[in-house]
Amino acid sequence: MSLAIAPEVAAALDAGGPVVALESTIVSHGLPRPDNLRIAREIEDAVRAGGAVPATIALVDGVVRVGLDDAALEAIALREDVVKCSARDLAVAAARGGTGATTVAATAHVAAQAGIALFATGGLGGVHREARSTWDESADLVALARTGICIVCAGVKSILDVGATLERLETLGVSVVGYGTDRFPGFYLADSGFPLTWRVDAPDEVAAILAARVGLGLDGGALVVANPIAAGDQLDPVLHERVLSESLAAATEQGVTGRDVTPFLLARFHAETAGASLEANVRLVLANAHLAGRIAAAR
Ligand code: PSU
Ligand code: MN
Repeated sequence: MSLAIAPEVAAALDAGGPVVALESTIVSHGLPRPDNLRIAREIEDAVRAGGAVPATIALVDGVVRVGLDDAALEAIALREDVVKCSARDLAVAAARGGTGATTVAATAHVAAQAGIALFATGGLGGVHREARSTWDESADLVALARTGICIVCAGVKSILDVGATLERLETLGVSVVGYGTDRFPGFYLADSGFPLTWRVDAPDEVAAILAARVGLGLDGGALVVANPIAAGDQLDPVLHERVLSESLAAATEQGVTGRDVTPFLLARFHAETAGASLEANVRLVLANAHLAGRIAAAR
């Protein structure tokens, strides 16, 4: 089965031009309908404003598509039968002609297959707070260990155990640099409370790291560019802490497990903060898409 690469994306890749991959799970499972469709288009526009061609990735009626036209984007945003696909789900869903939204793990894999070097998302998956008993660790982490791509994100989702996730990224050999910060960002919050070893302050610094990785044969895994949400856009930390503990308790009480955990917690956050977390989520994704576009253009 081959990838269906949209004409504009194929032309840019053939010319060695800047392209940024975008995931689709954030559209189908991370943001509420019907606003998600408009926001998906705004994310693509942010990549363009940064100077690159957006390539949103998804499985549509059995075809893995790299770059979605209006009808495909609408299908992913609005259809009821869209399955959340991590890397392990993709071939199964594709073989049976299904429609699925790709997570960070699945999107990174497909993007690398297509020859795309940059990828923007909101927050990575990681180690969940109850992982000691549930073993819930996102497949995003091992996917980043084996996929050569540069991913711009606002850290990992703050619903996670951030310290444990950083330890796993270290073990897995995933490079992490802060963009304009020495602190690991906290998704809805600018600072997760954890320090970073490396900092960059401009797109061409990231481009230089990407070139050095190739020369050293260290381009088989991911480079994470951790871009904090703007201070003025972040969620009130007190509200964040309260909603988080309530939501984690609700997930346990309602027996939410597996791939449903992250969408459940994000949806609860959006409801319990009266849209404030949604606003923050959208702003940080737009900022990441824009920065990824700039980095792609600087390569
Ligand atoms: N970032 C967001 N919203 C999201 C996600 C990331 O701002 O909905 C999605 C990504 O697709 C990520 C997934 O890969 O959540 C992680 O899910 P899990 O914890 O089940 O691996
Ligand atoms: Mn999980």
